[in-house]
Amino acid sequence: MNFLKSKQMNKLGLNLSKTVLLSMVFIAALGLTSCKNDTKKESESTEMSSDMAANTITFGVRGNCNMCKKTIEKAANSVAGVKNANWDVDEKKIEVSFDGSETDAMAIHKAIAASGYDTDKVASNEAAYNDLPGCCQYDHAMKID
Ligand SMILES: [Cu+2]
Repeated sequence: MNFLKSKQMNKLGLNLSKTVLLSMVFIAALGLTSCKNDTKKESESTEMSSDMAANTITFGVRGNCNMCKKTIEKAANSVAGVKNANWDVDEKKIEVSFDGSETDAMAIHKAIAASGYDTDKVASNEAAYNDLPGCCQYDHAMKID
């Protein structure tokens, strides 16, 4: 009885393990595909939401050196809602990211102008310009666009 049963069970077990193996392969393949899709979807939605929250603008700002860079970026960063500011000393351009619900481009132009630097929209405050170190007193005719 034991002998018969075990033979039957072997056959059954073999069929069963084949089925199990097949379904495991199938599930694994399914899992792999769905994981890939999930990861892609997740990163896409993250990128999209950060794009919607932040505005990035680029505009010309006159200046000479790395000391100017510090002053210009400090002025831009002092505006509430500004996340990041980077002025390029060679290009004379600043890239500013900010939260559009907290501030706007004009407020950033004005803050930079108040610190003594011309932007392509707002002329600098004269007193602030005169207070700049001599090496930073850039040429007002400097081309920035
Ligand atoms: Cu300077």
